[in-house]
Amino acid sequence: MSKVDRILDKYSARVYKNRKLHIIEKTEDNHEISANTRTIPGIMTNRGCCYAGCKGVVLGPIKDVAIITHGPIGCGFYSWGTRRNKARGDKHTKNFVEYCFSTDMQEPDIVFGGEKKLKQAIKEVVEIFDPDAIMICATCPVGLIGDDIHAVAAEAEKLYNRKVVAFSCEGYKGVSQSGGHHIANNGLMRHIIGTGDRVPTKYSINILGEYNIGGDAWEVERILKRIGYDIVVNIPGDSSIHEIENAHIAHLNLVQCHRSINYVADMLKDKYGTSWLKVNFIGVSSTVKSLRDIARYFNDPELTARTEEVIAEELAAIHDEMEYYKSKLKGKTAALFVGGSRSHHYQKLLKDFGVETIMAGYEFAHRDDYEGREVLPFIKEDADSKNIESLRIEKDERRYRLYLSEEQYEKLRKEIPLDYYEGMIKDMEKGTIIIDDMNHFETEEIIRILKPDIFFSGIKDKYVIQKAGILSRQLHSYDYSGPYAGFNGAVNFGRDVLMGLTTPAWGLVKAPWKNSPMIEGHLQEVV
Ligand code: CFM
Ligand code: HCA
Repeated sequence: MSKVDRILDKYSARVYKNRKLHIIEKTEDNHEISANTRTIPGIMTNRGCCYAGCKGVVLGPIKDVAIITHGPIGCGFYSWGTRRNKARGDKHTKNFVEYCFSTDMQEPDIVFGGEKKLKQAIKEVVEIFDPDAIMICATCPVGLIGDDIHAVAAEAEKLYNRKVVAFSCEGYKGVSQSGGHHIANNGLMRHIIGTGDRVPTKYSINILGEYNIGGDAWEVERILKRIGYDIVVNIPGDSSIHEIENAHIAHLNLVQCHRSINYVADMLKDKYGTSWLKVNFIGVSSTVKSLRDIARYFNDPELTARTEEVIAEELAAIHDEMEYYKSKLKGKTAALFVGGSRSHHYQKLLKDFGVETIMAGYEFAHRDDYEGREVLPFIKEDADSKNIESLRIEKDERRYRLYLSEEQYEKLRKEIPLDYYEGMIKDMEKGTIIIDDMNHFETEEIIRILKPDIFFSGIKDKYVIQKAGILSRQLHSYDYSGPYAGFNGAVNFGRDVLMGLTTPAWGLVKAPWKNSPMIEGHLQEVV
């Protein structure tokens, strides 16, 4: 039986038929996988909701905006401080990242409407915190009872003379948090980006889709600034609303997490002509490649020389530690299951240490994140994806400008991933397993069948994995460690993984196959 059939073996015919489309073994160069579809009811998915993707993920890290969760308190509480997106305020920029603002809807508000309570919450936020901007994020009941949060926002904007933007990101929209990313991207583009008046400098860039979990963005910014780039804004990690207003002026957008921010990247291209480059600052070799790709775009001998100088210095500084961790980790195997981009990025970092990936999957990625953007025209829309608005973007005739000539652009596109993402699968070895929207049952089957040395995942399955005797490191929260990005982050990661593998705690727990035979079957007598 193939590995995939062994994972699917215990399912009923109907569940088997569905899940078989989401689990593949890589055998050829390209593979089709089913993704971004509804989870089978009753199955324990790791996915989150639309509100989590909008408020929790994309908007949450913007530090000087007060984001009011309009809904029952549980939703606000869920998105309060759990995601480890770090931010620093200073005397010019407020920092509300550690706060949780909510209207705390109760039954009477559901029955009689919650707009009054929302208006009161905005008033209190203005009086107590005086933020430069306010965002309102709706949770499920708000959409069900029909509160007009956009009208409330428009009225408050006039009344308090500051930006107030509402997001209809009710949890039930779409099939996962992915719909919430799209709604947040639309709101940023429609109301915020393009309203600033900063002037670009020689090497102005944006980073898109870096969330500063455990301080990742700070490490990426440290390296880029050493080279001499002017970072207009990193959306959204540790960003301020006024930086985001100027995102349209950059000469190039660097896209770290394609899944969550590709909409803004595409819209900036359509409206202002700015190209985006797929980068990956997770892993030493990936970071080096990304830095070289950026330098190729600007094509300036001085910048290229400085890039090489910084790379050489950074590599020399981490060389001994990287070699030490590599000597200890080489030959281990890993399974990765994260949201919509890290399962690809972290395979590169693991490779730097000689760790082989045998299984990787995503909670809510779309087919382009797995197979590459060339499949975009072939993705079929369904009722759930049609539910999320796609903005129609018009060219901004006044501010539209191309940094490269058409000829330069076409030539460079063949060499670096300009406005293109190749997806995860092409980068994986033959014989590896790819799973979309993996559930808890399948997690246990992967442990039983593939026996990875390390299982990188999140809080929902961490302890199931560890109780099975396998190290689990959280690739969402970094288990309260980090940064893991860039050069210094790679060393932190090597240290943490080795620490996890060698902890004496493993003496107290045994993997199931260490207690029972590894081969099951019947002995046949040969006569
Ligand atoms: Fe992008 Fe993210 Fe991810 Fe994501 Fe997330 Fe996250 Fe993630 Mo958790 S934006 S897709 S919705 S890289 S919160 S910072 S770790 S699932 S793989
Ligand atoms: C979310 C946030 C999350 C959850 C992490 C986890 C994060 O999906 O709403 O399941 O461990 O990174 O904090 O992805």
